[in-house]
Amino acid sequence: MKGSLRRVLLLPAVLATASVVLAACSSSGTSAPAASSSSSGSGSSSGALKTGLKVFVIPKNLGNPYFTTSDSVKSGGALAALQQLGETGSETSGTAATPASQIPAIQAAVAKGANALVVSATDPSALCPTLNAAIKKGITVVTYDSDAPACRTLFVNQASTAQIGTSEVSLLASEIHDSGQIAILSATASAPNQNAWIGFMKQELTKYPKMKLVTTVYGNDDPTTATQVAQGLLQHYPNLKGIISPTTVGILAAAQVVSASSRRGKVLVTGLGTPDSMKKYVSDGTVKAFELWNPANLGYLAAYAAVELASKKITNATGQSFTAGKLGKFTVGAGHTILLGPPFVFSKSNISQFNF
Ligand code: RAM
Repeated sequence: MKGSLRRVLLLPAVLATASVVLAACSSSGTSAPAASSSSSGSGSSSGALKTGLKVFVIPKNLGNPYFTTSDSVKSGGALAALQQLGETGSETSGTAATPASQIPAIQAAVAKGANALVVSATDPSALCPTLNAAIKKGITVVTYDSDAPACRTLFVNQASTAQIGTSEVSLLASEIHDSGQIAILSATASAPNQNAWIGFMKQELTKYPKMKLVTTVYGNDDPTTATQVAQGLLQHYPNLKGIISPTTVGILAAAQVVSASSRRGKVLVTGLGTPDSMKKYVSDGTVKAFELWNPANLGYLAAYAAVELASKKITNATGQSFTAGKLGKFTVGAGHTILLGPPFVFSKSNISQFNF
């Protein structure tokens, strides 16, 4: 990646104005702030963070390349931050993006003496008995990517939920001239992030009376299922003009299916994808533009926030701030949330410059 672009990725707010088209070892046993912590907050972190904390990074599922990027040492994600801070970080989850698959991994992490959990929630409520029991034990629970607001200390949000939802619709609208049948190919039906974005998509669609959402289908963040439902969309909707897939697994499956069909260029695909997985489909005209944030930065920031909280350097109160290493300063906002930055928009003109 070019030096200037690297800087841009480290400073998402800069990119927003510049190029967004649309607008396991033992620890010393620490106790963390409870979810209800609300000390008034203009404090900021200073001094040393605790080291040797056991921090478990628990994505929705293992084997999803998006989470490999957000979490791994190699990409500079969550485990890289934990390594830099001298913590004991490990990634664990189930293989399916479901609560039934994820909950045992959370329980196992607690049983192993976790000081902090960094979780992308597969469901807004099903994880709560397990996560709230962890918080009661003094374990810091940070959600990232996908939130469970009733059972975490802090949520690290990748980008404004409203902005993601509305911009997905306006991107597709501009490509299909505000008119025609469209479908949404989501991840799982319980995924909090996908459902929140879809809510804003539906709201935004009211501004486009000639665009008709014909169905929402679920690929479960599983390549095989996502491919099958994408094929079903083409079969059942001969007049389909566009597919929005707010999941990296779904958009890839949709792009592959459309690209290999006679409908390439007639059904336009957009959504949230990784630049590397979309290059081929941008080049062949299946995808004109799509969005994402830097997943590695998201994981890095979430891990940093978890360590700040578990070290009691900050609380989750509005106004608390800390410096997340290479990413700079972040401040806790309303709803015990930290925002990484606006999403990037990728298209033919810039995609070759990104490698993730
Ligand atoms: C998938 C997951 C994840 C989402 C990304 C965009 O990999 O569903 O939660 O944020 O796509």
